[in-house]
Amino acid sequence: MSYISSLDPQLYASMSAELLRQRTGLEMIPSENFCSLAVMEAQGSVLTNKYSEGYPGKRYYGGNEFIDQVETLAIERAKKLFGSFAANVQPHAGSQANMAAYFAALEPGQSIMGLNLSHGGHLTHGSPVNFSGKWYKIIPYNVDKETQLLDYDAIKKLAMEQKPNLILTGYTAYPRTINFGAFREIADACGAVLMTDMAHIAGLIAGGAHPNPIPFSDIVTSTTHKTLRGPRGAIVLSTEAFAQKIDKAVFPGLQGGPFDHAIAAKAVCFHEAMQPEFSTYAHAIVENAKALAEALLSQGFDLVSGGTDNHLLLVDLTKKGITGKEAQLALDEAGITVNKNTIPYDTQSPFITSGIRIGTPALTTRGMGKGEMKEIAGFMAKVIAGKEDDTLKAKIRNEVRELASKFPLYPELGE
Ligand code: DSN
Repeated sequence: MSYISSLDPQLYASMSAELLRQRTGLEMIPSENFCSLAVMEAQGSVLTNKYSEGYPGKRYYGGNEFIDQVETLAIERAKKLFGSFAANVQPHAGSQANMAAYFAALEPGQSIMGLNLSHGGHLTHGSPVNFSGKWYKIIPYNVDKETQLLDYDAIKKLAMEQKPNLILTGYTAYPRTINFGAFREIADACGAVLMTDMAHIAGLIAGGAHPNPIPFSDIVTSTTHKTLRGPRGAIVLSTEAFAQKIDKAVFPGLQGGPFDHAIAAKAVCFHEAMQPEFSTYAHAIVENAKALAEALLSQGFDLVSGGTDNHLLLVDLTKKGITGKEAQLALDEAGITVNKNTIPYDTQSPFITSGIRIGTPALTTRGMGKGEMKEIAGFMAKVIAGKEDDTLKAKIRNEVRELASKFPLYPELGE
């Protein structure tokens, strides 16, 4: 950042402070990660200067011979990584990817059956305040009240009654393995398109630590910056039947010029995710999440569904007498970053919540393992029990700093 430091010291100060925050704290928001320097190099490259509306070989501007190479590489790698027939690598973010999927599969006013946001869905899966809930008829499904798991029989019953045009699986706060085969069966039985939003688990899928939705789904969307550890951005994967419709939905349907620098960074990310080390990483994320779950349970915490099979845990704080909002704040003061999150059938508002959502992708990237997860669960238990004790939080902050310093983050970037 040497150019920014001399040109714009005010901005540089904030950017340096953020680097220090990332280095000295424990990043436990399950949708966040630390991408490689190679991914950052692509994002900060001259590719940001080019306009390239259209697709490789069919552009509206001249001078795209090298951009075509970059985008083709990204497409081919995405297809190979996940085993998909087609890939569109242009969506700027997950919301646009999901919008493109709906544009390709539905007419406005048709119906989407997606998991309730407060049960682990996503804003773009049909929230009334989002375009998805405004433009489409939403049929929400829930997790089971007792087990807090997906109940495939109940989902099938609802689907057969309601006959949705599209069924959506893939979540933002569901800690368990998804049975994509069961969803395919339900979609076939009621004549719906099956869409999977694998944003949260894409890295686990790429690394073989979660089943792959591609063989079962018509359309699969994903962001590239979560467990997949690439740049901010998204992709849409699809069958032959949807490939052209998806391309038309992304451009000219929704977006103008693609972010060629981000597409190059996606190509880097897919290359990284094809390496054997990435599979080791993906499995380590899950092992760490399981170790964290075990340690939190032994500290007396309740976990939604009793544990985890993937990269995230949803902690139900009801018994601890603290809201998600209070817990997030107290943990933040101790250098532990999590996010407040509703739990299924929550009685608190989404702004307060009864839970926190925590994950292991970023800590695993730093090289932390099961021993550190146990230590971190201990920090969390102390902070939550002593949420108003500033001396305690300052002491844990120092211990967090010390732990983080043993796993240096971006040492190549210097001070
Ligand atoms: N904001 C993402 C998450 O944290 O899960 C979803 O878009």
